Parts: sequence; structure tokens; C-alpha cells
Amino acid sequence: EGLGPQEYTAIKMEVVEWSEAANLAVVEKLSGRKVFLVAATLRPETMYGQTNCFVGPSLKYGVFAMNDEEAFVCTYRAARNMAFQGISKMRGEIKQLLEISGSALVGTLVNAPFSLNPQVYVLPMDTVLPSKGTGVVTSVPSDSPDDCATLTDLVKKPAFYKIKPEWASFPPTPVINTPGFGDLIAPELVKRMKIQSQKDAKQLAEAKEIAYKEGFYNGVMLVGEFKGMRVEEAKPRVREAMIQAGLAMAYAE
Ligand code: A2H
Repeated sequence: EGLGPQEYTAIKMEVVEWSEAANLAVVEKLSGRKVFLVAATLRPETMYGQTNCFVGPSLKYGVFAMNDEEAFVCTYRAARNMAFQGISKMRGEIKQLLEISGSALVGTLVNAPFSLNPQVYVLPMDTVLPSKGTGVVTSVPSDSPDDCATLTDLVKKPAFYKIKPEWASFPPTPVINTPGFGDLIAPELVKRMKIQSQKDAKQLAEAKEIAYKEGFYNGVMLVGEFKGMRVEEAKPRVREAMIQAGLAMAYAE
């Protein structure tokens, strides 16, 4: 990580259906607002391959009003940053409609903008940091070793993780081809490096580095508006297209 601010793309994932646990807490408190889980990503060009969305099950989230029509689910920390970046319409002011735990969000169905899976489920990821991004991570197991390893854990032990198996049943879909690793770089790296779970932090850090560099410098888009284009060139274009469509925002910290 560099010393300057990190430029993320914040992806708006609208709630289609709340989990049972969330539903008890949220009904009536939202006064007709559209609610979005907002995920911070460094890889907007991979959004075609979203299969789910992750939250930290033991983290605290809020539902924050951004204007009269919309509210965002994220950490308090991220809501405060948004209030000073012109994302919230009430500059410097944080309006929390309610607080909700990550575990209560699990099982919520959300829209996944630009994804080949138009709607995906919220699942738990133990390694989500409260100190980074929005605390919401969109999951792309084709290109993110962390997402791939976490999903493998969830599929192995759905009862332990308190999820329904069908919530984690979307397979990775090819988004980027690289000469060295084919169409599904993350599963390939997880296999080659014998990564067993999301807890294999050291190997995952290495796999993440390889996937990032290989994808960025040698990858070619397999899907979407910029199919056939090199990732290096497609990345800012996909980002801009998502922002233009009102499905994403620039977010820095
Ligand atoms: B990335 P950096 Cl396909 N805790 O998005 C843990 N991880 C978080 C997070 C948090 N609070 N907030 C964001 N992230 C993840 C896509 C992706 C990402 C792909 C490949 C690699 C990759 C889909 N998940 O990240 O520490 C988000 O996952 C590898 C670096 O600020 C975000 O981008 O550099 C990335 O980590 C931000 O990590």
C-alpha cells in the first residue's frame, strides 16, 4: 500500500429482500428510502463476476441517510468519510437511521451492478477489517483469492457459518484471461498454492499480489462492454461506466 490516499470505487448494491434477522430491525425505520449495501473495491473491472457480497459477521454497521430517497449500509467510519466527500448530500452531517450487526445482514438479497448474476446474497467473511473501505466487500471468486478461499470455507461448513448452502452456490465465472493462469486466476492460484482456507493469510497475501499484477498487466477482458480490451485500459472505462450509470461512486480514504 502506498502513502497517498487509496482511490476506491464504491459499488451500490440495492437491497432486494432483507434477511429474516434484519427484517425485524429495519421495518418502518427506513421511511420508504431505497437502501444499498455499499462495497469498496480496487477492481471495478471485475464486477461482471460478482457472486455474493461479504460483511464481517462480528462488525457493527449502520444504515445512514444520504438524502431524502437513499440510505447506505456501511461502517460509521465510512459514513463519516462520505459526509466529507460530497457523497452524502448533508455535508459533514451523519444521519444514522439504525444500527445493525454484520451477522444480521447475512442472507440479505442485493442487486449486483454489472454482474452476470443480477442478484446475490450477503455472506460472512471473518477477515473483513472495520478500518478499511466501507466494511462491505463485493465478492469476485474468479479474480480474488480471498473471496475464493472464503467461499470454499462457507461451502464446506454452512451450518457452522450459519448460512443456507444455496446462498453460496454461485460458481466463479470467467471475467479476465491471463496467459499464465487461464480464465479463472484466483481458483487456479488457490489450487497451485494449496490454500486451504481464508485463514491462510500469508499465502493469500502472495496470491493476491500475483493475481493483481498478472490481471492488470497481462489480462484481457472476456466479458462486458470492453470485451477483448486489455485490463489496464478497461479498468478506468468500466469504473466510469458504472459511475455514469449511477451504480457507483468514487470513494477515497
Ligand atoms: B477487492 P486494500 Cl476481484 N476488509 O475488490 C478486507 N478486505 C476489504 C475491505 C475490508 N474492510 N474492503 C475492501 N476489501 C477488499 C474485488 C477484488 C479485490 C478483486 C481482487 C482483489 C481485490 C472483489 N473483492 O483486492 O487493502 C476489496 O476486494 C485485493 C487487494 O485497500 C478491495 O478490492 O488494497 C480490496 O480488498 C482493498 O484492499
